[in-house]
Amino acid sequence: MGATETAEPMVSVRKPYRLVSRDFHPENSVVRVGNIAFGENRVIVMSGPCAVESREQVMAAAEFMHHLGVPVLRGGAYKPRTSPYSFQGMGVEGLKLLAEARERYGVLVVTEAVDHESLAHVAEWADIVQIGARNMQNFELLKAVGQVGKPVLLKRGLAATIDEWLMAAEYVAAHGNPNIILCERGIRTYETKTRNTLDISAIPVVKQLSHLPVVIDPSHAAGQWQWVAPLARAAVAAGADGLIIETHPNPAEALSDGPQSLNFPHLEELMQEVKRVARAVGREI
Ligand SMILES: [Mn+2]
Repeated sequence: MGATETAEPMVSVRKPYRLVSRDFHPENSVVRVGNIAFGENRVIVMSGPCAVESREQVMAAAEFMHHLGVPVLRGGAYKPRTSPYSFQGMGVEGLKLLAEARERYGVLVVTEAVDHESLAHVAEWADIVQIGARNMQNFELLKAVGQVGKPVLLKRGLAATIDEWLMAAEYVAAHGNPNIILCERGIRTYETKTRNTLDISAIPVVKQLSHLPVVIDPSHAAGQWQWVAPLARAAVAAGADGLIIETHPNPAEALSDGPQSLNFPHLEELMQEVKRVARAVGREI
């Protein structure tokens, strides 16, 4: 037992990951994308629809994000849906709409890749490549993500332990991509009222174990739009480096995740609330 291990019992357990461990990189990592940075004082908000559905929908969302000062637009062009009969996404056409929105409104774009083929397209058109909860342990995909020159938003699997999540990040780092943003999006527990259970404790735990920035997705955790703002406030209070929130111009008509999507006035309200919380904990949004 070294002196450090005695002083910090939580990190005394031998960890299977190295590159993403704070033991080997004591300072916080900062992941830079365009003119923003994850892991500095500013809490980065990403918002937009679950799925890209049409030009009108994407442009309306992008215009509103620009108006609110939300720097990153989200929107899925490839949708890993629980049912094979649900809307599967617009594919490359959706990516082109996101890129068009970026040009028009100056927002950065985060969107999900679901396999090797979509990864090549997403890496070409988006600013941040998202790996979704269902692909967190798709190790071949993680290796490929290690070789793309774009930052990755790595969601926690819905039944993954923190160590398994950090091992997934280690795959990406070990294959050459150190620009990893971790995203807690709720885990499956016995509770059924919420879609998942948001693991707020993941924020301080991961920040102790790893130097990587951590963002919170309260939308997929809650499953209901009314619970998104309180969870977002809690996340900022607990030290999250960012939020990713589903917002739709008309949630009632959303092709995916409408019940958990905020409308524009609700997002505006949430932004005011989280700004107050950020100030209270010495951060900005
Ligand atoms: Mn969604």
